[in-house]
Amino acid sequence: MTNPLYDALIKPHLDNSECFLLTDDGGEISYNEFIQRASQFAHVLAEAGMAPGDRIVVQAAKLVETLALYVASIQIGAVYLPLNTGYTISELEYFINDAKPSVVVCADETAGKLRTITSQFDCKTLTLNPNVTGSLIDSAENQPTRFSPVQRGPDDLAALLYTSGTTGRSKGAMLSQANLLSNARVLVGLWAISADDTLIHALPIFHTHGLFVAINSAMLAGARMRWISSFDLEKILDALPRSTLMMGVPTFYTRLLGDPRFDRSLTSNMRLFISGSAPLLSETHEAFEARTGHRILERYGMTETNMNTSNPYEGERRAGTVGFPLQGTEIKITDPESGAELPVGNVGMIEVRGPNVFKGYWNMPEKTAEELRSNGYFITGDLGRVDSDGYLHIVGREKDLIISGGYNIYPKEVEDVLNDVDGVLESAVFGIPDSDFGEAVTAAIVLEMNANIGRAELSEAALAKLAKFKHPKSYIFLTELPRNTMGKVQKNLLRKQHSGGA
Ligand code: MCA
Ligand code: AMP
Repeated sequence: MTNPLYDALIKPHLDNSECFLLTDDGGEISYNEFIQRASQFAHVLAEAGMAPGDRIVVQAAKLVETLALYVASIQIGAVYLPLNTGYTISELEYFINDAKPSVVVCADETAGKLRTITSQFDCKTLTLNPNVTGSLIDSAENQPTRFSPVQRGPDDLAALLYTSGTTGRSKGAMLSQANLLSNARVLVGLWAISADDTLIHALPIFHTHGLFVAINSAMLAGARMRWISSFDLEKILDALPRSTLMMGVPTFYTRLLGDPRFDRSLTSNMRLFISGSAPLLSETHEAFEARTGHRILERYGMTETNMNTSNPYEGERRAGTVGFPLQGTEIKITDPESGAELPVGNVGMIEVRGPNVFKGYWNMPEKTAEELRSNGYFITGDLGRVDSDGYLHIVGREKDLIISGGYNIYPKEVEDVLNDVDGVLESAVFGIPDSDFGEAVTAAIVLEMNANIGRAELSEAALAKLAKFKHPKSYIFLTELPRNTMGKVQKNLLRKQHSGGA
C-alpha cells in the first residue's frame, strides 16, 4: 500500500526544478523548493502529534504557505479541512466541535478567540498570519526538507469539506484519496492540461473549485500557477498574455468583460477558460466569445462529488449546458418523489454515481442515507434534463440554496439568525438576480407588533454570527409573508416581486 495522492502529485516533483508558482512580486517558486517547504510543515505537524486520519483545520489567508499545508497534510496522511477566511468565531466553533481536529491552523488573532473550544479536547493550535508569520513558520524553520510519506490507501480520507445544509446545519463531506485523484486524472486528460500550461489561480483555496479542481490538476500535470490571492482585475489582466488556462466562477468572467482592455489580443496566448460553481448565463458565454474568440468551457460539480460533467474540450461547448458526464461518472435524471429514472428530455433530479462520489457525511449516517443511495447514486438536489445530444442542462434546484459569486448560502441558516433578533416575528431569505454575483441574498422580514427595529439591528446580528458573503444585501419589511394553502412560504413569489433591480 502506498499513498496515492502523494505518489501522483508530490513524488514526481521531488527533484523537479521547473517553476510551480509565479508570485505577485514577480518571483518563481519551483516544484522542489515548494515541496521542501511543505515537507518542513509535515515535520511540524508530525511533531504536534498528528496521526494518519487526524483532521487538520486550516483557516488561513491564501498564501503559498497555506498551499504547502495542504501538501503537508497529504504527506502525513491527515484529513484536510479548509475553512473560509470570512467565517466568524461562532461558525468556526461549529466546525471544530464537529470535526474534532487534532490541529487547528489560523491567524494569531483568531487563535485566542478559539481557545474556549480548542481547550475542550486534545487539539493543538498553530498560527499562520496573512504576513507569513506565526508559530507554524517559526517551528518549520530548522526542520528537514524531506519527509517520508505516511502510507494511505485509496479509500482513506484525504479531506473533509463542509457544505451547508437545508436544515441550516453544515455537513462534512468525507472525500477519499481515490475520490480526489480519480477526478484530477480525468480532468487533466479531458482539458489537456500539461506541463506547458500556466493556470491563473485567483480562486479561494478552501473550496473544491480552487483547491482540488485547480491545484490537484495543476500538480498532476506539472503545470505552473500564477498565484493571485483573490480576484484582482489588474493582476489578471497583467497575467493573461503569459498564461494559458483560467478557472473561475461566472463573476470572474462578467467582471473581466466589464473592462474594455479585456479583448482578443490580451487573450491570444490563452488556451482555455473554464467556468463553474454557478450557472454561466448564455449572454455571458456569447459576449465572451464575441470579445475574445474563446468559448468558455462550463462544467458542473459539487463538494460531495468533485466534478461530474463537463462540456467537451474538442467539440461543441454548448452555452447554457454543463456538458457530458465525465469518464467513469454516470448521471441519471429521476422523479424527485419516487426516485424512478425518467426518459431522456424530462426534467428531474440529477443523480450521480462514480469514483468521484464522496464517502458520506461526517458523523451523520442518517443524512448520508437520505442523500446517498445504497446503489451508489448521490441525489444532488439539482434539477436538470439531458437533451437529445446528451448535454446536461441544469434547470433549477430542489434544495433551497442561493449561489452568490460562487459561494453557497443556505437561506435557513440566515433565517435562523434573523429570527433570533428581538422584534422579528419571521423572515424569508431568498436570492434575486444580480449582475455581479449572479444572485444577491435578500431578506423579507415581518416584525412583531410595535417592534421598533430596522436594518441596523439585523445587520448587527448577521455580523456577529455569519460570514459577510451570507449577509443579506437588502432587507424588505412586510406585514406578512406570502404563503400557499399548505402554509409554505412562497419564495418564488417573493423573488418575482422583488427582482426589479438587476
Ligand atoms: C465577497 N462578498 C460577497 C461575495 N464575495 N458577497 C456575496 N457573495 C460573494 N461571493 C462580500 C464582501 O465581503 C464585501 O462585503 C462585498 O461582498 C463586496 O466584495 P467584493 O470586493 O466585490 O468581492 P470580492 O472580494 O471581489 O469577491 C467576489 C468574488 C469571490 C471574487 C466573486 O466571492 C470569489 O472568489 N468567489 C469564488 C467562490 C468559489 O470559489 N466558489 C467555489 C465553491 P463588504 O463590502 O460588506 O465588506 S463551489 C465548488 O467548489 C463547487 C464544487 C464547484 O462546482 O466548483
Ligand atoms: P457546493 O455545495 O459549493 O459544492 O456547490 C455545488 C452546487 O453548485 C451544485 O449543486 C450546483 O447547484 C451548483 N453548480 C456548480 N456548478 C454549476 C454550474 N456549472 N451551473 C450551475 N450550477 C452549478
